[in-house]
Amino acid sequence: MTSMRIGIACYPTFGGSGVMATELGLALADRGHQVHIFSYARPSRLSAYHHGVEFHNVSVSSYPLFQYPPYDLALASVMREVMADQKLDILHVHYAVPHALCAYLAREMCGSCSTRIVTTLHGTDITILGRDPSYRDVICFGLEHSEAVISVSDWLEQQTRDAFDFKGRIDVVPNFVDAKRFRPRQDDAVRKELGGDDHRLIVHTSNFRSLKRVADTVEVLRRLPAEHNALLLLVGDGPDQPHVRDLAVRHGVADRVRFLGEIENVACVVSAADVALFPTESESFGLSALEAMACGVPVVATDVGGLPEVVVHGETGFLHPVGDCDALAASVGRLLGDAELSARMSAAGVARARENFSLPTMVERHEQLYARLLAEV
Ligand code: GMT
Repeated sequence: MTSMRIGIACYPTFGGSGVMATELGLALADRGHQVHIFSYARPSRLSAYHHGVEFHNVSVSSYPLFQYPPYDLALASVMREVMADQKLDILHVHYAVPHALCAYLAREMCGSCSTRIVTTLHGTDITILGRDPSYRDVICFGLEHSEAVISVSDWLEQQTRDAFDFKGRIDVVPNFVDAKRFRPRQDDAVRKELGGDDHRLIVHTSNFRSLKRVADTVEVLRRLPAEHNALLLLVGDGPDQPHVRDLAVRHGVADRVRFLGEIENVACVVSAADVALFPTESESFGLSALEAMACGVPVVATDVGGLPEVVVHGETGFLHPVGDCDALAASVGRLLGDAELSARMSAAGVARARENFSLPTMVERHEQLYARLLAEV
């Protein structure tokens, strides 16, 4: 395929949209495209120099009149400059707010630029902000002025249609996982360091926002029979962390909960675990669940949003209603107590991750989508 000049805008934090955007950018560069990434800080997965990738930092200056410094305007300015100088073929924004609007504004300011805008919807940009009267119309405008709209699951596509009565084309391209990094590992030293020598390990990774219901992981832990001797590993950080820590103390299980914070080598920790637990209230896809499956770790999660498109109930894990900590605990206990079941689900999860959500396949799907847009010009 001919080399393309591709801009990518995303949030730089540990959230799934930033991870997907960066991994996509790196993979596109490896396939010979020129990639320009825009954000207000270096994305967590772009820690080092990568051939073919240029990072454009967007800095927002403050001014006494600004109660809210306008990041979107600063981003649009940087996008316009790179769009014009580098003659971007594609500007692919991840998370509609404010990125889709910034891309539109940048192209309008450029005048002569024929850059095609692609917007990937990741979740709360539709399910929360898309239903908020303050943002609804402006998000809808952004989608209507994108040449392509991508949703990460069938469920999110339907949410988008319902929220905006959106009749345009939506391509569903799911999240993906790099099977070279997210794979089963037998690393006894890591497992031992995490406490796995004398405990069974339950892992949860998230940004600790309230919709992740991290407190339910503690509720599940305290419901497990003592014979499992389970230790809960909490990876990530966010607003609910102090509350979860407090809950663990109040329930007398603090010595069986380890807060690992935000870490770069998530795959290493996840693959050391026996079960991955996601009691979330809403999830458009559930990248962390996919990463756990790819590592050969059976998933116990809630039956919400796009999660059933990722985790097959009874095959690669178990899904239960939101807040049903008894059922979640029963499934975690079943997996901890039944080595044969656990091994079967582990193998099924690895196979499903590789067959349905592989990085090369999804990168090719993006390339094909970009090529389609360029052919339409
Ligand atoms: O939408 C969000 O809450 C933020 C976003 C993020 O940056 O982590 O998460 C969403 O995008 C991920 C990547 O596509 C999905 O795997 C997550 O399921 C999704 N989160 C929600 O829908 C809550």
